[in-house]
This record gives sequence, structure tokens and C-alpha cells, in this order.
Amino acid sequence: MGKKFSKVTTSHWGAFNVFVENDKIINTEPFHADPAPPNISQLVPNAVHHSKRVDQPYVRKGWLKKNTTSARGNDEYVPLSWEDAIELAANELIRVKNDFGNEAIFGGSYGWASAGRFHHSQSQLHRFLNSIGGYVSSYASYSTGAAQAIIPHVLGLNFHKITWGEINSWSMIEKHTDNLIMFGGINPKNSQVSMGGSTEHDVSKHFKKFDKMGKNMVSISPQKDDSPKETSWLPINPGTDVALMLAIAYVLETERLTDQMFLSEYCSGYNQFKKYFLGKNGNLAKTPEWASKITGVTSSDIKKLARKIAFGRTIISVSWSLQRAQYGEHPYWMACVLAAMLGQIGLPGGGVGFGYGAIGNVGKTAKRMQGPLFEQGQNPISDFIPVSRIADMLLNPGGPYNFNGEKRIYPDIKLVYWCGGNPFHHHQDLNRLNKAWQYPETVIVHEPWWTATAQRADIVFPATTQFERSDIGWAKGDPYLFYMPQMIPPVGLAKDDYDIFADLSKKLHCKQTFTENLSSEEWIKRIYDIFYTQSKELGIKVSTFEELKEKNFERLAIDKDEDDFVPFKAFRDDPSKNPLGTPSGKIEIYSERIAKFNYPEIPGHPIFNKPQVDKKFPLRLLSPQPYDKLHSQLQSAIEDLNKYAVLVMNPQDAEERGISEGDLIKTWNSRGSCLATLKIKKTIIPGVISLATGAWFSPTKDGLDISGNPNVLTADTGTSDLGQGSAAHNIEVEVEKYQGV
Ligand SMILES: Nc1nc2c(c(=O)[nH]1)N[C@H]1C(S)=C(S)[C@@H](COP(=O)(O)OP(=O)(O)OC[C@H]3O[C@@H](n4cnc5c(=O)[nH]c(N)nc54)[C@H](O)[C@@H]3O)O[C@H]1N2
Ligand SMILES: Nc1nc2c(c(=O)[nH]1)N[C@H]1C(S)=C(S)[C@@H](COP(=O)(O)OP(=O)(O)OC[C@H]3O[C@@H](n4cnc5c(=O)[nH]c(N)nc54)[C@H](O)[C@@H]3O)O[C@H]1N2
Ligand SMILES: [Mo]
Repeated sequence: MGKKFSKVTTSHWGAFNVFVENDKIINTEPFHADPAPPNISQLVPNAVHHSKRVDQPYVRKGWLKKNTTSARGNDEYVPLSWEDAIELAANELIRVKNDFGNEAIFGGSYGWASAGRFHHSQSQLHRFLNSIGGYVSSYASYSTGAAQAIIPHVLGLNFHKITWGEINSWSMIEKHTDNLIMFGGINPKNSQVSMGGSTEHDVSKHFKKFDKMGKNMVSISPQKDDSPKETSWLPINPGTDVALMLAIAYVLETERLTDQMFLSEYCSGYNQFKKYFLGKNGNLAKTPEWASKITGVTSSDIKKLARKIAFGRTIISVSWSLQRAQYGEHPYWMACVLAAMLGQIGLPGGGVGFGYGAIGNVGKTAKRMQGPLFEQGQNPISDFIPVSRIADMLLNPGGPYNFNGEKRIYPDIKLVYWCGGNPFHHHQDLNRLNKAWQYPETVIVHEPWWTATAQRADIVFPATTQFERSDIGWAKGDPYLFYMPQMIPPVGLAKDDYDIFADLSKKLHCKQTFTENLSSEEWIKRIYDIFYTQSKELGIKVSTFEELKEKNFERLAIDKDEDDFVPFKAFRDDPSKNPLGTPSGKIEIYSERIAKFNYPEIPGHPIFNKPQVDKKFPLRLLSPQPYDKLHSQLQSAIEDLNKYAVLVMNPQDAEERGISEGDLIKTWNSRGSCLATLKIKKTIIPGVISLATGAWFSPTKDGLDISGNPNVLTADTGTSDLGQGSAAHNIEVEVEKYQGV
């Protein structure tokens, strides 16, 4: 490290130049090859050197004194030396292991942490916990919990395999698609981000091109801003997409616009499903007139849309947000059914699309190769929870719950270990989580910053940020490879997660298993060398480790490989030779297996369930991803900019409530309340408001969250017994001008 230099690094929001002077990051600048660089990097210099960094290890006073009445989130912290902190944490891990077994340790530790293949926080924690005998893990993600459960039943494939394989690339859409029908939009704002990084942000560019080509692009969403201006907007009430899809199905069927051959050859159960939407056997017919009242889309618009998409090549695209809501499995199932009714699955540029734009690398054509990987080892404990059932688990040890056909029992957790995530930003109904969080005997957290989660830990280890260590940067779907150089020395007494676990593993007598006697530098070289050899075997030219270190980054020649890949083509070409992984081998419009689960909210085929309403709270709250940051990361720098949380509302709702642009607004429901600044926009439909995620939960004594975190309002219900996913979107609330100070 010199006195003054600049180098490139990467992050979940892409690559950027970092300028360093006297061991401080003083500036960042966009990466030359990024056509639309996110502004997020601008927060880095302030955030990294911020006073809200955890400067050394700490222990919570009440925990140290075994004071059971002192509450997490409302206590003081005592600074510790590294030696004492490691000793304390190691002894506590040993105690819990001996007294309760490893099945009392929860190490799910959901979160995005930072880019970098070796210093990936969750991998580090999981490898460490595996070395000490395992942990209760978590399954699936907040992003796509419901999708991960329903899609294998319907299409017989793992959802991630579809996202990274069986999907039309942007270039296939460009070449073949006529109708791009986007439920929940496709938003370049969200495509700024991708796990591990997205270097060339080009989603907006695609839309400009599609527009010139005259494609029919319809965004069906409560917010106009959910897709680029080149698309046409069909406003819809949140949580009602399935009603619209059913009415489209009704028109297709009654006007004989379905592909009968496709439905009989490639699908099972259409006839059973047909009875439901046509209104046989005591069902109500799902006519456009029926759907119009529910969705707010006129019946003539519904008919027009159905007739239009029946001709030409059509993609039914569903954003991830659609399934991050109560009953979120249904829109995903129904999107597959619509694409099947149109006979489009398996045709180039046709079928169904999940999560285009949700994260930047979906739909990119770079070869999906295995990147450099830090092995986590085997977890001897098989118990897990669906990821967003954390509060349920802590509140109901030994309690039963349903999940995807299984009757399961919640484990009795005594120790929670979190590294690289912020549950007090990301979980629903934070006041409930706050209660549940008091139950375990010990909570250990590694964090660079005093986040809301760090403030609720018993032992806090100060972690380095990605700028304080070197690593390899690589992401699925991205053609770039980075050597991420260390830019500055660790801030305060921070240590790398790896070194913290190495020290703990020594005390727990598993240092050899955890570290294999390698330093982090040696590990990085080792995992890179394996990647280098594997790439060579695949015929892909990559630099040696030393060369990459010298070059800082390189662009691999891997983009064109999957250009002409047609998802589900093998199945379409020969369904008996290449059946799907469903019980019938076909697309399951009706699923015997799901029907047998006997979940009232999700019978054997997709249905429309009315979102819960409460007259006391007439507005519906959406809580999408923030534009100017990644979740709650670098939030200390955002707070310094006096950028308070912003609540978006239609002028009609504002007028009815006598509130104006810039007012400080209290949003509340039966679960909690929070503050945000009002922004009035016609781009959101009346009756619906939007407050982005990303704040550091900061409740006052009276429980009012002044940070503006929508999760004090959201419901911790699970999408359904099938997926048990996060149901964050579409929550009932009311607002008023805040009268306090
Ligand atoms: N209401 C509502 N809530 C939601 C959603 C929604 O749509 N609506 N979306 C959900 C979704 S999809 C997601 S993915 C989650 C995201 O939730 P999270 O992934 O938990 O959010 P982040 O803020 O990215 O948390 C990552 C944390 O890791 C820390 N970190 C960074 N680098 C390191 C490191 O090297 N070591 C350690 N130890 N820590 C590090 C960061 O400081 C940060 O606190 O939110 C969910 N919550
Ligand atoms: N800048 C930035 N980008 C991100 C992230 C970030 O933190 N910052 N996080 C990333 C992560 S982890 C994830 S999982 C993805 C999430 O990607 P998504 O889940 O697709 O995104 P959201 O922002 O939750 O929601 C997108 C839009 O869906 C609309 N919507 C909500 N409910 C409904 C509904 O019922 N029907 C219809 N038709 N529309 C609805 C809302 O208007 C909302 O603006 O984003 C990623 N991208
Ligand atoms: Mo996510």
C-alpha cells in the first residue's frame, strides 16, 4: 500500500475505482466499462471511515452480568480486548455445545454481506460452525422463498437452475420476442445489483433497443417507475395479479385462443383447472368483468391484452416482488399456466420469465461457469428452517409448522450466530422479531458497523469491510474477473471474519479443520488456482493468479456461449425422452402432490386469494428495494446526507388526508409505526404507498421507528404453508402528518 494510489474493486453493485491517500479512502469513480454506473459507490469513503464503525470487540453489559431482565437493544456495551472477546465467545460456544448440542446453535445468518469469493461472510461462518459439529441452517432466500417452493412442483426444476439456465437471454428476447408482458415491471434500478457484482449495467439499453424494434412491452404494476419509460403502463392493485391472469385465461379459453396441442401433450391437469376459471362446479367464472373489480384494470383492457398476447412470441415475465407477498406462490404458478396456455414454453424468446431486472445478471449471456469457491464442509446437523421463519422459531421452540408437505418442529435455539446480514433491517414485523430475539441465551454478531442487529448482540466482533482485505471478485453471469486489492489497513481494531473464526477455532480445537493451516492469502491463491485449472479444462482462457493481481481485472471471453439457448427446448422437442422432473413429467397445471398437502390457501391448482383487508387501514404499503443503496449497507453515510426515508403517495390520497410534499409522515398499523418524508407522485396508483427498505431500525421508547424501516409494519406470516417465504409486500396501513418533534 502506497501513500496515494487508485485501484479498481468490485461490489454487489458493480466495479468502481477507489482513490486512497494516507490509508484513507478519499474518493470513488465509476468503472470505465460500465454504461450506467450506480451512485452507491459514492457512499463508500464516508461509510468506511464513519464513527459508526465498530472499533473493537464489545460485550453487552447485561449479558456479562447474567442479568436476564436487561433487554437486547436497550443496554450498554463494554469494550473488550481481542483476547478476552475470543475467550468469552469460545467458552460460550463450548458451553452451549456441551449442554444442548449443536442443534441449539442457529447459524443461518441470512444476508448479502459483501462481494468477494473468499471473504464471503456466510461461507466463513458455515465452515467454522461445521468444524465445531454443525448448526441449524436456513433454507431458501428472502428474495425468492415462495418461488423456490412452487416452481419445482410445476416445472420440475430447481428455481435457481431456471434463473441461471432455463431462461431466455436478453439477446433471445431481442431476436424473437414480440410481447414482453411484465407483471411487477422490469426495473433498471434493481438491476444495479447482482450477487457478487454486475459490471456492465445494460438493462436500460436493452429497452431502448426493444422500443426501436417496436416490441409490445407492457408493465403491469402499481407503480409506473417499475419499468423503463419505453414500456406502456397498465396499473394494477397489488396482490391481484392472479385475478388478472385468470381473466386472461378465461378470454383465451372462451375465444379459442389457447394452444390445445401444447396443453394436451406437454401439460397435465388443464381440464381440472379449466372448471375453476370457467365457473363450473360452483366456482365463480373468472371473467374480465369479475377481475376488473378486483384489479382495477378495465374489462376491455383485459380482453385487449389477452387477444394481443395470443399472437406472436410472448414472454410472461414475473418480478420477484410478486411472490414476496402473502400467497406469493400463486402468481408464479399462474404465470407458468398462462405461458403454457399460449403454447410458448420451449420456443425461442417465448414462455415464462422470472426476475428479469430483479438482479442485474439475470438474462445475461455470459457462460454460467463455477467460480472460485471457498468450501464450507459438511453440516452434521440436518435441521433447518425456511429462512424467514426466524421469529417463529425463536418464539415457538418445539412448536409444529408446515412446510412444503412436511410437518416440521422448530428447534430450541440457545445461541444465534450472525455474520454478514442485518435481520433488524430485513425481517418482517421487527417488533415481533425484537421480542423473539430476547429468547436465546446468547447472540454473537460480526459487523463492520453498529447496525440495528449489532446493537442487539451480546458479543460484537468488529469485522473488516471488503476494502480492508484482498479477495477475488467474480459473479455468475458476469464476464469480469477481479483481483480486489486491499485498499487500506483495517479500521480500528477490526479483523477479517476468517481471522476471527481462525482464532475461535484454535480455542475449540478445530483450527486444522477450519484453516487447513493456511492464511487468507494462501486460501485465496488456492481457490483461484482450482478455478484457473477448471477454466482451462473448459477451454476458457484466464490469467494466472500473479497475472490477475498485476492486471487488477480482466474481461473473460465467455459472453457469446449461450446466445442461442432456448429454455425447455429439449422437453418440447421430445417430452417422453426429456420429461420434466415433475411427477407427471409434464408442466403441472394441476398438482396431485400439492393437492394432497391439504393446504386451504393452495389447492391443486392456482387460485386467487383475496389479500387481507382491514377497514381501519385503507392504504396498501409496498416496500421495494432502495434506489441509492444496497439494502441497509453503508446506511451511516446515507444518514449523514440527511436523506430520510421517503414515502411515495398519489396526489389523491395526499389531498384526502390534507398532507403535502415534504411533510414528515407517520405510517402505522396494528404492528407498529415509522416516520418518513412525503413525496407525492402520479406514478403510483391511489390507495397504494411505497416506502423502500434499507433503514437501520431505530425505535423510540414509544415504539415509533424514526429510521423509516417499513418492516415495523410488514406481516411475519409466511407466503403460505407451501413456501413459507417472506410476505413483505402489500400490507395494510394508514398515514397522518406527524405531530411530534
Ligand atoms: N419489507 C421488506 N423487507 C425486505 C425485502 C422487501 O422486499 N421488503 N426484501 C428482502 C430481501 S429480498 C433481502 S435479500 C433482504 C436483505 O437483507 P440483508 O442482506 O440482511 O441486508 P444487508 O443490508 O445487505 O445486510 C448485510 C450486512 O452485512 C454487513 N457486512 C458487509 N460486509 C461484511 C463483512 O465482510 N463481514 C461481516 N461480518 N459483515 C459484513 C453489512 O454491513 C450489512 O449490515 O431484505 C429483505 N427484507
Ligand atoms: N438498487 C438496489 N437494487 C436491488 C437491491 C437493493 O437493495 N438495491 N436488492 C436486490 C435484491 S436482494 C432483490 S431480492 C431484488 C428484488 O427484486 P424485486 O423483488 O423484483 O423488487 P422489489 O423492489 O421488491 O419490487 C419491485 C416492484 O414490484 C411492485 N410490486 C409489488 N407488489 C406487487 C404486486 O402484487 N403486483 C405487481 N404487479 N407489482 C408489485 C412494486 O411496485 C415494486 O416497486 O432487487 C435487487 N436489486
Ligand atoms: Mo433479495
